[in-house]
Amino acid sequence: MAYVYDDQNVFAKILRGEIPCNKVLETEHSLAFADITPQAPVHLLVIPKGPYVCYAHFAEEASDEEIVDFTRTVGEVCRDAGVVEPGYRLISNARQHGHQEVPHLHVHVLGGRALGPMLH
Ligand code: D5M
Repeated sequence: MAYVYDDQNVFAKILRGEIPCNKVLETEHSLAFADITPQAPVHLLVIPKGPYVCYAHFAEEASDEEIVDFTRTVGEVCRDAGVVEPGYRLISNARQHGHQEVPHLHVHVLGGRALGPMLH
């Protein structure tokens, strides 16, 4: 599939340093920062630095190094945020049916309270 990446999206601007973020972790290929509209006591976003629209795009085109870095960064963010116990939720909304608002792959890390059943 041909993915079209819009480099004017808000996370691309954060990555270029054009707008600020509350950074919690940065690696060679990934960045984690606080969500601006938190839905839980812990609500962080983890993004790859590369121009990937969604998870499927990332899995198809990113290098193994980027994928390992991103995967480990998500885990480290969970550990650092102290949510591994009693638990957390990872969500990655994708495209129209996934209600993705920002078209740059991101994983929401939610925790700090009992989150209840998943989808509506
Ligand atoms: O949700 C995108 C998420 O990105 C949503 O929870 C708000 C968050 N957001 C939007 N702009 C910013 C900035 N500037 N900083 C931090 N967080 C932000 P989704 O529906 O998954 O695409």
